[in-house]
Amino acid sequence: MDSVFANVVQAPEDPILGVTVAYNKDPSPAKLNLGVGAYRTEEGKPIVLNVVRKAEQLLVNDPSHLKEYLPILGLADFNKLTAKLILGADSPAVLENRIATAQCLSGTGSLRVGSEFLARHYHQHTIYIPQPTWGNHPKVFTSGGLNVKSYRYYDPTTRGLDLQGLLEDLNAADAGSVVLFHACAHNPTGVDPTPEQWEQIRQLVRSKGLLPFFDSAYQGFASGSLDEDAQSVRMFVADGGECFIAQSYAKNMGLYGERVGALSIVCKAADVASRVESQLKLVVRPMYSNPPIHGASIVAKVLKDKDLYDEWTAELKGMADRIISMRQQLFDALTARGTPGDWSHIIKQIGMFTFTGLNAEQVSFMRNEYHIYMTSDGRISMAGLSSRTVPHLADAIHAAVTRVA
Ligand code: KET
Repeated sequence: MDSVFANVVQAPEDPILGVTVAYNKDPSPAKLNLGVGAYRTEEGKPIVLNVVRKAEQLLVNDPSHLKEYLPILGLADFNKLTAKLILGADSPAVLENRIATAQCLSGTGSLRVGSEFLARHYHQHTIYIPQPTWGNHPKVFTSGGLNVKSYRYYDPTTRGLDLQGLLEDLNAADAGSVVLFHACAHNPTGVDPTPEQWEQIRQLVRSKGLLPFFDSAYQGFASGSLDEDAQSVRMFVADGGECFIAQSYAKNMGLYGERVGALSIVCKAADVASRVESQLKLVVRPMYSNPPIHGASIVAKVLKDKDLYDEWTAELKGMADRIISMRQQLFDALTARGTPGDWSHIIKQIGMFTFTGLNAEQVSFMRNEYHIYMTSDGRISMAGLSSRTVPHLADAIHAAVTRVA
């Protein structure tokens, strides 16, 4: 008998996570996965931070640490500390209790819960996302009940920010529209506005009554400093206006698979925040009831304890610095090979990724001939590279640009 699902068609692999699927099938010992944004050591291995191992040990040895259900919005300590981490402990919004925070399933889950809340409670259902952006953004927001439009962000000719295009598009946006910003380390371009440009953007957003939604997936990863990477968000909170923030501990604490992050909604008054919080529970309860306990407990331990916190920031800076040194090494290797083109964007871009400018044919050439895996838009994860693999990548890029149009 035919299956009742006989008409289900085969879905394509995810453009980012599917790269890992293809990589895993490749038997070549020379293969290199520069697709997904996941940190690797100089030895090319995934890493669990020492500070995370320590915090986990403390949890294991603590008989009061249980496996009970968390409240619908998660671990209260975690939520408070997480809002402070992004906004600063002295933020007026923190001191005045104007923030509704929900512990969510990492950055993605936070974006999705934020989207569902907006679809229920906000009058304007259009969200503007940068062009280009993280490939999952349009899917998350569409699934979350919003209409997705885009604003100009990146200029391929200068490999920099298209500030004029950005300001024009946001100026023309429907009143009250939601606007998604990458808090730092824009994915995939590695191009962030300068503080002066952020200020121009902020003034336009506020004067047009747009609602900013920050995706902060890389706090600490761009510059090595948690505070510096939070500056954009803090500018928008300092003016007393409202905003949404989705945070992830996947990258900066290496807790990828623990799925720990948070949605914070900064409101103008404490009573509004408290009603918003009550409605967030109604979004979460029918979706996954309440979030997982382990990852949030690790984060809360690290954020609460001065020694652990200091150890974390040192390890985080170590990861950020290694990525920055990979940029220099790759740039030097291409320069040494005389590879045609200007590659200075490799050292100018910020964060986990380099947006190389390689086209889809060159990307597939590198996969077929050199077993190097990256997303088809030419993005490479610098965090997946090491001193040992830089020459192989540089050879592949050199061959791709000289042999494939
Ligand atoms: N926002 C951005 C901008 C982002 O790059 C990612 C992940 C996320 C949110 C979600 O991360 P989470 O694990 O839900 O906290 N980006 C990498 C992994 C992925 O695509 O899932 C990537 O771009 O490779």
